[in-house]
Amino acid sequence: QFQATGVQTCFHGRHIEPQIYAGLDGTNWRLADYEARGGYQALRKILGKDGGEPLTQDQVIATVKESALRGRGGAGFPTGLKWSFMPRQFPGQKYLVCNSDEGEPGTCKDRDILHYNPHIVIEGMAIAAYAMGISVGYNYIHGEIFQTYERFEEALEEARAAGLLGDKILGSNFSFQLHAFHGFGAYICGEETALLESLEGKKGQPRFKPPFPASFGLYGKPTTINNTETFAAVPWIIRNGGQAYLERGKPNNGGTKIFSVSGDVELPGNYEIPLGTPFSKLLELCGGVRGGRKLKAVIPGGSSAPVLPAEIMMGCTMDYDSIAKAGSMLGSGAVIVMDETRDMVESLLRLSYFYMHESCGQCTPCREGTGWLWRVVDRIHNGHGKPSDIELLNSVADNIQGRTICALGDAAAMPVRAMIKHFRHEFEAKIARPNLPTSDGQVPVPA
Ligand code: L3W
Ligand code: SF4
Repeated sequence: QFQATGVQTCFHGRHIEPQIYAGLDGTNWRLADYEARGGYQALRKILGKDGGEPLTQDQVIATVKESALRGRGGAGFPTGLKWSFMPRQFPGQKYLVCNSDEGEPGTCKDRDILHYNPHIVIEGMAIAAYAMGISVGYNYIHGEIFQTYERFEEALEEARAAGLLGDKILGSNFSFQLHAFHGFGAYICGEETALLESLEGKKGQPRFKPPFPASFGLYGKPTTINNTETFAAVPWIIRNGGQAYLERGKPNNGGTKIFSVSGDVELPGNYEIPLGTPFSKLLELCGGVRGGRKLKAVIPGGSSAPVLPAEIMMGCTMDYDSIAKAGSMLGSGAVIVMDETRDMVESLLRLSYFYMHESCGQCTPCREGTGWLWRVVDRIHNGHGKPSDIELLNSVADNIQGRTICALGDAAAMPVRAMIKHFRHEFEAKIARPNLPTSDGQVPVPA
Protein backbone atom coordinates (compact mmCIF):
# COMPACT_ATOMS: atom_id res chain seq x y z
CA GLN A 1 0.00 0.00 0.00
CA PHE A 2 3.02 2.31 0.01
CA GLN A 3 3.55 2.10 -3.74
CA ALA A 4 2.32 5.02 -5.79
CA THR A 5 1.76 2.71 -8.74
CA GLY A 6 -1.72 1.30 -8.61
CA VAL A 7 -3.22 4.58 -7.43
CA GLN A 8 -5.65 5.90 -10.00
CA THR A 9 -5.66 9.31 -11.61
CA CYS A 10 -8.91 11.16 -11.03
CA PHE A 11 -11.24 12.66 -13.57
CA HIS A 12 -14.23 11.81 -11.40
CA GLY A 13 -14.97 15.44 -10.55
CA ARG A 14 -14.38 14.83 -6.86
CA HIS A 15 -12.30 17.97 -6.47
CA ILE A 16 -13.16 21.22 -4.69
CA GLU A 17 -12.50 24.48 -6.60
CA PRO A 18 -9.80 22.84 -8.77
CA GLN A 19 -7.27 25.01 -10.56
CA ILE A 20 -4.88 22.46 -12.04
CA TYR A 21 -7.55 19.80 -12.71
CA ALA A 22 -10.14 22.35 -13.92
CA GLY A 23 -11.58 21.26 -17.27
CA LEU A 24 -9.46 18.12 -17.62
CA ASP A 25 -11.08 14.95 -18.99
CA GLY A 26 -8.01 12.75 -19.40
CA THR A 27 -7.60 13.42 -23.14
CA ASN A 28 -7.43 17.22 -23.57
CA TRP A 29 -3.73 17.81 -22.95
CA ARG A 30 -2.72 19.43 -26.24
CA LEU A 31 -1.89 23.11 -26.76
CA ALA A 32 -5.23 23.94 -28.41
CA ASP A 33 -7.12 22.36 -25.49
CA TYR A 34 -5.03 24.24 -22.96
CA GLU A 35 -5.54 27.55 -24.74
CA ALA A 36 -9.29 26.88 -24.85
CA ARG A 37 -9.17 26.64 -21.04
CA GLY A 38 -7.46 30.05 -20.83
CA GLY A 39 -3.94 28.66 -21.08
CA TYR A 40 -0.99 30.97 -21.87
CA GLN A 41 -3.09 34.04 -21.02
CA ALA A 42 -0.92 34.61 -17.97
CA LEU A 43 2.23 34.53 -20.11
CA ARG A 44 0.62 36.97 -22.56
CA LYS A 45 -0.33 39.18 -19.62
CA ILE A 46 3.17 39.50 -18.17
CA LEU A 47 4.64 40.15 -21.63
CA GLY A 48 2.02 42.82 -22.38
CA LYS A 49 0.63 40.75 -25.25
CA ASP A 50 -2.96 40.87 -24.00
CA GLY A 51 -3.44 44.54 -24.81
CA GLY A 52 -2.15 45.73 -21.41
CA GLU A 53 1.21 46.94 -20.13
CA PRO A 54 3.86 44.28 -19.49
CA LEU A 55 4.41 43.35 -15.82
CA THR A 56 7.82 44.03 -14.32
CA GLN A 57 9.84 41.21 -12.78
CA ASP A 58 9.21 42.73 -9.34
CA GLN A 59 5.45 42.79 -9.96
CA VAL A 60 5.40 39.08 -10.87
CA ILE A 61 7.42 38.12 -7.79
CA ALA A 62 5.27 40.35 -5.56
CA THR A 63 2.12 38.65 -6.87
CA VAL A 64 3.54 35.19 -6.11
CA LYS A 65 4.57 36.36 -2.63
CA GLU A 66 1.09 37.74 -2.00
CA SER A 67 -0.48 34.41 -3.01
CA ALA A 68 1.31 32.55 -0.16
CA LEU A 69 2.09 29.74 -2.60
CA ARG A 70 4.31 27.25 -0.79
CA GLY A 71 6.54 24.67 -2.47
CA ARG A 72 4.54 21.55 -3.30
CA GLY A 73 7.50 19.12 -3.34
CA GLY A 74 7.69 18.50 0.39
CA ALA A 75 9.28 21.37 2.28
CA GLY A 76 6.49 23.94 1.79
CA PHE A 77 9.07 26.72 1.35
CA PRO A 78 7.47 30.07 0.27
CA THR A 79 7.80 30.25 -3.53
CA GLY A 80 7.90 34.03 -3.87
CA LEU A 81 10.67 34.22 -1.28
CA LYS A 82 12.66 31.56 -3.13
CA TRP A 83 12.29 33.48 -6.39
CA SER A 84 13.55 36.63 -4.69
CA PHE A 85 16.81 34.80 -3.76
CA MET A 86 17.81 34.63 -7.42
CA PRO A 87 20.54 37.25 -8.06
CA ARG A 88 18.84 38.81 -11.07
CA GLN A 89 21.81 40.98 -12.03
CA PHE A 90 24.22 37.99 -12.04
CA PRO A 91 26.25 38.44 -15.24
CA GLY A 92 26.59 34.74 -16.22
CA GLN A 93 24.16 31.95 -17.03
CA LYS A 94 21.35 31.24 -14.54
CA TYR A 95 19.09 28.21 -14.60
CA LEU A 96 15.52 27.25 -13.81
CA VAL A 97 14.81 23.61 -12.92
CA CYS A 98 11.53 21.79 -12.46
CA ASN A 99 11.74 18.86 -10.06
CA SER A 100 9.49 16.20 -11.61
CA ASP A 101 11.45 13.37 -10.02
CA GLU A 102 8.44 12.33 -8.00
CA GLY A 103 9.43 9.24 -6.01
CA GLU A 104 8.03 9.68 -2.53
CA PRO A 105 6.00 6.53 -1.71
CA GLY A 106 2.33 7.40 -1.96
CA THR A 107 2.87 10.45 -4.19
CA CYS A 108 1.55 10.36 -7.75
CA LYS A 109 0.39 13.90 -8.50
CA ASP A 110 3.25 15.33 -10.59
CA ARG A 111 3.09 12.55 -13.15
CA ASP A 112 -0.63 13.27 -13.48
CA ILE A 113 -0.05 16.98 -14.06
CA LEU A 114 2.66 16.32 -16.67
CA HIS A 115 0.59 13.68 -18.44
CA TYR A 116 -2.77 15.40 -18.51
CA ASN A 117 -1.86 19.10 -18.34
CA PRO A 118 1.76 19.51 -19.51
CA HIS A 119 1.33 23.05 -20.84
CA ILE A 120 0.38 24.38 -17.40
CA VAL A 121 3.90 23.44 -16.23
CA ILE A 122 5.53 24.96 -19.33
CA GLU A 123 3.60 28.21 -18.85
CA GLY A 124 4.42 28.30 -15.13
CA MET A 125 8.12 27.79 -15.87
CA ALA A 126 8.14 30.48 -18.57
CA ILE A 127 6.59 32.97 -16.11
CA ALA A 128 9.14 32.03 -13.44
CA ALA A 129 11.99 32.41 -15.94
CA TYR A 130 10.73 35.86 -16.91
CA ALA A 131 10.41 36.94 -13.26
CA MET A 132 13.98 35.88 -12.45
CA GLY A 133 15.63 36.82 -15.75
CA ILE A 134 16.55 33.22 -16.62
CA SER A 135 17.03 32.07 -20.21
CA VAL A 136 17.52 28.29 -19.83
CA GLY A 137 15.43 25.70 -17.99
CA TYR A 138 15.21 21.94 -17.54
CA ASN A 139 12.41 19.68 -16.43
CA TYR A 140 13.92 16.61 -14.71
CA ILE A 141 11.32 13.85 -15.15
CA HIS A 142 11.30 10.65 -13.08
CA GLY A 143 12.69 7.65 -14.94
CA GLU A 144 9.72 5.33 -14.47
CA ILE A 145 7.21 7.47 -16.38
CA PHE A 146 8.67 7.30 -19.87
CA GLN A 147 5.37 7.83 -21.71
CA THR A 148 4.82 11.00 -19.72
CA TYR A 149 8.32 12.18 -20.57
CA GLU A 150 7.57 11.59 -24.28
CA ARG A 151 4.30 13.49 -24.00
CA PHE A 152 6.07 16.39 -22.30
CA GLU A 153 8.55 16.51 -25.19
CA GLU A 154 5.60 16.71 -27.57
CA ALA A 155 4.09 19.56 -25.56
CA LEU A 156 7.44 21.38 -25.67
CA GLU A 157 7.47 21.04 -29.46
CA GLU A 158 3.94 22.46 -29.65
CA ALA A 159 4.91 25.43 -27.48
CA ARG A 160 8.07 26.12 -29.49
CA ALA A 161 6.18 25.96 -32.79
CA ALA A 162 3.61 28.44 -31.45
CA GLY A 163 6.29 30.93 -30.37
CA LEU A 164 5.55 30.34 -26.67
CA LEU A 165 9.08 29.08 -25.99
CA GLY A 166 12.44 29.86 -27.56
CA ASP A 167 13.78 33.15 -28.86
CA LYS A 168 11.75 36.36 -28.47
CA ILE A 169 8.63 34.74 -27.08
CA LEU A 170 5.42 36.12 -28.66
CA GLY A 171 7.50 38.85 -30.29
CA SER A 172 8.81 40.21 -26.97
CA ASN A 173 12.40 40.63 -25.83
CA PHE A 174 12.08 37.63 -23.54
CA SER A 175 13.76 34.37 -24.63
CA PHE A 176 13.56 31.08 -22.75
CA GLN A 177 14.87 27.69 -23.88
CA LEU A 178 13.21 24.82 -21.99
CA HIS A 179 14.37 21.21 -22.22
CA ALA A 180 13.12 17.92 -20.76
CA PHE A 181 15.55 15.51 -19.08
CA HIS A 182 14.69 11.89 -18.44
CA GLY A 183 15.96 10.62 -15.07
CA PHE A 184 16.55 7.00 -14.16
CA GLY A 185 14.20 6.39 -11.24
CA ALA A 186 16.41 6.82 -8.16
CA TYR A 187 14.47 8.29 -5.22
CA ILE A 188 17.46 10.32 -4.07
CA CYS A 189 17.53 12.27 -7.34
CA GLY A 190 14.38 14.05 -6.11
CA GLU A 191 16.60 15.74 -3.52
CA GLU A 192 17.39 19.01 -5.24
CA THR A 193 21.20 18.90 -5.16
CA ALA A 194 21.33 15.20 -6.13
CA LEU A 195 19.05 16.13 -9.03
CA LEU A 196 21.51 18.82 -10.11
CA GLU A 197 24.40 16.35 -9.95
CA SER A 198 22.40 13.91 -12.06
CA LEU A 199 21.48 16.65 -14.54
CA GLU A 200 25.19 17.40 -14.88
CA GLY A 201 25.72 13.75 -15.84
CA LYS A 202 27.20 12.61 -12.53
CA LYS A 203 26.11 10.10 -9.91
CA GLY A 204 23.01 11.47 -8.18
CA GLN A 205 24.34 12.18 -4.68
CA PRO A 206 23.28 15.16 -2.55
CA ARG A 207 25.65 18.07 -1.95
CA PHE A 208 26.15 19.86 1.36
CA LYS A 209 23.83 22.85 1.84
CA PRO A 210 24.64 25.71 2.14
CA PRO A 211 25.51 26.82 -0.44
CA PHE A 212 21.92 26.52 -1.63
CA PRO A 213 21.16 26.16 -5.35
CA ALA A 214 20.05 29.81 -5.35
CA SER A 215 23.74 30.75 -5.29
CA PHE A 216 25.54 27.54 -6.37
CA GLY A 217 23.28 25.33 -8.46
CA LEU A 218 23.50 23.70 -11.87
CA TYR A 219 27.11 23.85 -13.14
CA GLY A 220 27.80 26.02 -10.08
CA LYS A 221 25.52 28.79 -11.35
CA PRO A 222 22.55 30.42 -9.58
CA THR A 223 19.58 28.07 -9.97
CA THR A 224 15.97 28.08 -8.86
CA ILE A 225 14.34 24.68 -8.40
CA ASN A 226 10.62 24.23 -7.83
CA ASN A 227 8.33 21.24 -7.86
CA THR A 228 6.03 20.47 -10.85
CA GLU A 229 2.85 21.31 -8.93
CA THR A 230 4.36 24.60 -7.74
CA PHE A 231 4.96 25.74 -11.33
CA ALA A 232 1.48 24.50 -12.29
CA ALA A 233 -0.06 26.85 -9.72
CA VAL A 234 1.59 29.96 -11.15
CA PRO A 235 -0.55 30.72 -14.28
CA TRP A 236 -3.75 30.87 -12.21
CA ILE A 237 -2.08 33.23 -9.72
CA ILE A 238 -0.95 35.61 -12.46
CA ARG A 239 -4.36 35.55 -14.18
CA ASN A 240 -6.45 36.01 -11.03
CA GLY A 241 -4.09 37.78 -8.63
CA GLY A 242 -2.19 36.76 -5.52
CA GLN A 243 -4.97 37.74 -3.14
CA ALA A 244 -7.54 35.58 -4.96
CA TYR A 245 -5.20 32.58 -4.70
CA LEU A 246 -4.54 33.20 -1.02
CA GLU A 247 -8.28 33.37 -0.35
CA ARG A 248 -8.77 29.96 -1.93
CA GLY A 249 -6.70 28.48 0.88
CA LYS A 250 -6.01 29.92 4.32
CA PRO A 251 -3.47 32.43 5.64
CA ASN A 252 0.12 31.31 5.03
CA ASN A 253 -1.27 28.36 3.00
CA GLY A 254 -2.52 29.82 -0.26
CA GLY A 255 -4.54 28.02 -2.92
CA THR A 256 -5.45 24.44 -3.68
CA LYS A 257 -3.24 21.36 -3.32
CA ILE A 258 -3.40 17.95 -4.93
CA PHE A 259 -3.53 15.11 -2.42
CA SER A 260 -2.66 11.59 -3.57
CA VAL A 261 -4.81 9.38 -1.39
CA SER A 262 -3.88 5.70 -1.20
CA GLY A 263 -4.40 2.77 1.12
CA ASP A 264 -7.65 1.75 2.75
CA VAL A 265 -10.18 4.06 1.10
CA GLU A 266 -12.95 3.21 -1.34
CA LEU A 267 -11.69 5.57 -4.08
CA PRO A 268 -7.92 6.03 -4.02
CA GLY A 269 -6.61 8.72 -6.35
CA ASN A 270 -5.62 12.36 -6.73
CA TYR A 271 -7.86 15.02 -5.20
CA GLU A 272 -7.39 18.75 -5.64
CA ILE A 273 -8.87 20.69 -2.72
CA PRO A 274 -8.26 24.06 -1.03
CA LEU A 275 -5.59 24.03 1.66
CA GLY A 276 -7.38 24.19 5.00
CA THR A 277 -10.06 21.65 4.04
CA PRO A 278 -10.85 19.32 6.99
CA PHE A 279 -9.30 15.87 6.68
CA SER A 280 -12.77 14.39 7.33
CA LYS A 281 -14.00 16.09 4.13
CA LEU A 282 -11.13 14.62 2.10
CA LEU A 283 -11.91 11.18 3.50
CA GLU A 284 -15.53 11.65 2.51
CA LEU A 285 -14.50 12.57 -1.08
CA CYS A 286 -12.54 9.31 -1.19
CA GLY A 287 -15.66 7.34 -0.30
CA GLY A 288 -14.58 6.74 3.30
CA VAL A 289 -12.55 3.90 4.78
CA ARG A 290 -12.72 0.75 2.65
CA GLY A 291 -15.34 -1.81 3.62
CA GLY A 292 -16.81 0.48 6.29
CA ARG A 293 -13.92 -0.38 8.61
CA LYS A 294 -12.60 1.91 11.33
CA LEU A 295 -9.79 4.35 10.61
CA LYS A 296 -6.64 3.48 12.52
CA ALA A 297 -3.95 5.89 11.34
CA VAL A 298 -2.88 8.17 8.51
CA ILE A 299 0.50 9.14 7.08
CA PRO A 300 -0.47 12.63 5.91
CA GLY A 301 2.44 13.69 3.70
CA GLY A 302 4.19 10.80 1.99
CA SER A 303 6.20 8.06 3.64
CA SER A 304 8.71 10.52 5.14
CA ALA A 305 6.02 12.11 7.29
CA PRO A 306 5.37 10.77 10.80
CA VAL A 307 2.21 8.66 11.12
CA LEU A 308 -0.73 10.16 13.05
CA PRO A 309 -3.39 8.13 14.87
CA ALA A 310 -6.99 8.52 13.68
CA GLU A 311 -8.14 10.64 16.61
CA ILE A 312 -5.45 13.27 15.95
CA MET A 313 -5.89 13.18 12.17
CA MET A 314 -9.66 13.66 12.36
CA GLY A 315 -9.05 16.98 14.13
CA CYS A 316 -6.69 18.28 11.41
CA THR A 317 -7.25 20.44 8.38
CA MET A 318 -5.20 19.65 5.27
CA ASP A 319 -2.60 22.42 5.27
CA TYR A 320 1.05 22.86 6.23
CA ASP A 321 0.44 24.52 9.59
CA SER A 322 -2.31 22.24 10.92
CA ILE A 323 -0.42 19.04 10.10
CA ALA A 324 2.83 20.44 11.55
CA LYS A 325 0.99 21.38 14.76
CA ALA A 326 -0.28 17.81 15.00
CA GLY A 327 3.33 16.55 14.89
CA SER A 328 3.74 15.53 11.26
CA MET A 329 4.30 17.19 7.86
CA LEU A 330 2.08 17.85 4.87
CA GLY A 331 5.12 16.97 2.73
CA SER A 332 4.24 16.24 -0.87
CA GLY A 333 0.58 15.63 0.02
CA ALA A 334 0.51 11.82 -0.20
CA VAL A 335 -2.14 10.66 2.24
CA ILE A 336 -1.73 7.00 3.18
CA VAL A 337 -4.83 5.76 4.96
CA MET A 338 -4.63 2.71 7.25
CA ASP A 339 -7.66 0.92 8.62
CA GLU A 340 -8.05 -1.02 11.87
CA THR A 341 -6.66 -4.24 10.36
CA ARG A 342 -3.23 -2.78 9.52
CA ASP A 343 -0.25 -4.20 11.35
CA MET A 344 2.03 -1.30 12.23
CA VAL A 345 5.16 -3.44 12.62
CA GLU A 346 4.63 -4.75 9.12
CA SER A 347 3.96 -1.26 7.80
CA LEU A 348 7.18 0.04 9.35
CA LEU A 349 9.04 -2.93 7.89
CA ARG A 350 8.07 -1.83 4.38
CA LEU A 351 9.00 1.78 5.03
CA SER A 352 12.36 0.88 6.56
CA TYR A 353 13.19 -1.36 3.61
CA PHE A 354 12.46 1.49 1.22
CA TYR A 355 14.83 3.94 2.91
CA MET A 356 17.58 1.34 3.28
CA HIS A 357 17.26 0.55 -0.41
CA GLU A 358 17.22 4.19 -1.53
CA SER A 359 20.01 5.54 0.72
CA CYS A 360 22.77 6.81 -1.57
CA GLY A 361 25.35 5.54 0.93
CA GLN A 362 27.31 8.76 1.06
CA CYS A 363 27.12 9.37 4.82
CA THR A 364 27.60 6.77 7.53
CA PRO A 365 24.60 7.43 9.83
CA CYS A 366 22.19 7.01 6.91
CA ARG A 367 23.99 4.22 5.06
CA GLU A 368 24.51 2.07 8.17
CA GLY A 369 21.55 3.33 10.22
CA THR A 370 18.87 2.60 7.63
CA GLY A 371 20.16 -0.99 7.43
CA TRP A 372 20.06 -1.27 11.23
CA LEU A 373 16.50 0.04 11.36
CA TRP A 374 15.31 -2.44 8.78
CA ARG A 375 17.09 -5.43 10.37
CA VAL A 376 15.72 -4.69 13.86
CA VAL A 377 12.15 -4.17 12.60
CA ASP A 378 12.53 -7.31 10.50
CA ARG A 379 13.49 -9.44 13.48
CA ILE A 380 10.59 -8.07 15.55
CA HIS A 381 8.27 -8.80 12.64
CA ASN A 382 9.66 -12.30 12.24
CA GLY A 383 9.19 -13.19 15.90
CA HIS A 384 12.86 -12.84 16.89
CA GLY A 385 12.56 -9.47 18.65
CA LYS A 386 13.93 -8.67 22.12
CA PRO A 387 12.32 -6.26 24.63
CA SER A 388 15.35 -3.97 24.28
CA ASP A 389 14.76 -3.66 20.52
CA ILE A 390 12.23 -0.88 20.91
CA GLU A 391 14.74 1.40 22.62
CA LEU A 392 17.39 0.26 20.17
CA LEU A 393 15.19 1.48 17.30
CA ASN A 394 14.73 4.86 18.99
CA SER A 395 18.45 5.10 19.61
CA VAL A 396 19.40 4.29 16.01
CA ALA A 397 16.82 6.82 14.78
CA ASP A 398 18.29 9.45 17.15
CA ASN A 399 21.73 8.78 15.75
CA ILE A 400 20.54 9.33 12.18
CA GLN A 401 18.25 12.33 12.54
CA GLY A 402 19.98 15.65 12.04
CA ARG A 403 23.35 14.02 11.38
CA THR A 404 23.24 13.47 7.63
CA ILE A 405 23.91 15.44 4.46
CA CYS A 406 20.34 15.36 3.17
CA ALA A 407 16.79 14.87 4.44
CA LEU A 408 16.64 11.16 3.51
CA GLY A 409 18.23 10.29 6.84
CA ASP A 410 15.57 12.26 8.73
CA ALA A 411 12.89 10.75 6.53
CA ALA A 412 14.04 7.25 7.52
CA ALA A 413 14.23 8.10 11.23
CA MET A 414 11.03 10.07 11.74
CA PRO A 415 8.53 7.32 10.79
CA VAL A 416 10.26 4.91 13.20
CA ARG A 417 9.97 7.28 16.13
CA ALA A 418 6.35 8.13 15.31
CA MET A 419 5.31 4.48 14.94
CA ILE A 420 6.83 3.67 18.33
CA LYS A 421 5.38 6.78 19.94
CA HIS A 422 1.82 6.09 18.84
CA PHE A 423 1.74 2.30 18.45
CA ARG A 424 4.34 1.04 20.93
CA HIS A 425 1.89 -1.53 22.26
CA GLU A 426 1.89 -3.31 18.88
CA PHE A 427 5.68 -3.64 18.94
CA GLU A 428 5.60 -4.85 22.53
CA ALA A 429 2.86 -7.36 21.73
CA LYS A 430 4.82 -8.74 18.78
CA ILE A 431 7.92 -9.17 20.97
CA ALA A 432 5.97 -10.73 23.86
CA ARG A 433 3.97 -13.05 21.57
CA PRO A 434 6.19 -13.74 18.56
CA ASN A 435 3.67 -15.91 16.76
CA LEU A 436 1.05 -13.16 16.59
CA PRO A 437 -0.36 -13.26 13.03
CA THR A 438 0.45 -10.31 10.78
CA SER A 439 -2.34 -8.47 8.95
CA ASP A 440 -1.90 -10.71 5.91
CA GLY A 441 -2.79 -13.66 8.16
CA GLN A 442 0.70 -15.21 8.21
CA VAL A 443 2.07 -16.57 11.46
CA PRO A 444 5.84 -15.95 11.79
CA VAL A 445 8.01 -18.90 12.76
CA PRO A 446 9.66 -18.12 16.15
CA ALA A 447 13.40 -18.56 16.63
C1 L3W B 1 18.33 29.78 -0.30
C2 L3W B 1 18.25 29.64 2.04
N1 L3W B 1 17.47 28.77 -0.49
C3 L3W B 1 16.00 26.86 2.04
C4 L3W B 1 15.53 26.38 -0.36
C5 L3W B 1 16.18 25.05 -0.62
C6 L3W B 1 14.99 24.22 -1.12
C7 L3W B 1 13.82 24.78 -0.34
C8 L3W B 1 13.42 24.00 0.87
O1 L3W B 1 13.59 18.90 1.38
C9 L3W B 1 11.47 18.01 2.08
C10 L3W B 1 12.20 17.05 3.00
C11 L3W B 1 11.60 15.70 2.62
N2 L3W B 1 18.72 30.24 0.91
C12 L3W B 1 17.35 28.55 1.90
C13 L3W B 1 17.00 28.16 0.59
N3 L3W B 1 16.16 27.11 0.73
N4 L3W B 1 16.71 27.73 2.78
O2 L3W B 1 14.19 26.09 0.02
O3 L3W B 1 14.56 23.61 1.59
P1 L3W B 1 14.56 22.54 2.73
O4 L3W B 1 15.98 22.35 3.12
O5 L3W B 1 13.61 22.95 3.79
O6 L3W B 1 13.94 21.22 2.12
P2 L3W B 1 14.42 20.20 0.97
O7 L3W B 1 15.87 19.81 1.11
O8 L3W B 1 14.01 20.70 -0.37
C14 L3W B 1 12.30 18.55 0.96
C15 L3W B 1 10.21 16.12 2.26
O9 L3W B 1 10.40 17.29 1.53
N5 L3W B 1 9.51 15.16 1.47
C16 L3W B 1 9.98 14.80 0.24
C17 L3W B 1 9.18 14.34 -0.67
C18 L3W B 1 9.61 13.85 -1.95
C19 L3W B 1 8.88 14.15 -3.01
C20 L3W B 1 8.98 13.53 -4.30
O10 L3W B 1 9.42 12.43 -4.44
N6 L3W B 1 8.52 14.27 -5.26
O11 L3W B 1 7.99 15.10 -2.95
C21 L3W B 1 8.32 14.68 1.95
O12 L3W B 1 7.83 14.94 2.99
O13 L3W B 1 11.57 14.77 3.64
O14 L3W B 1 11.87 17.37 4.32
O15 L3W B 1 14.79 24.43 -2.45
O16 L3W B 1 17.19 25.15 -1.55
N7 L3W B 1 18.64 30.10 3.22
FE1 SF4 C 1 22.93 9.84 0.92
FE2 SF4 C 1 21.46 9.19 3.06
FE3 SF4 C 1 23.48 10.87 3.31
FE4 SF4 C 1 21.27 11.63 1.97
S1 SF4 C 1 21.41 11.15 4.14
S2 SF4 C 1 23.41 11.98 1.38
S3 SF4 C 1 20.72 9.65 1.03
S4 SF4 C 1 23.61 8.68 2.69
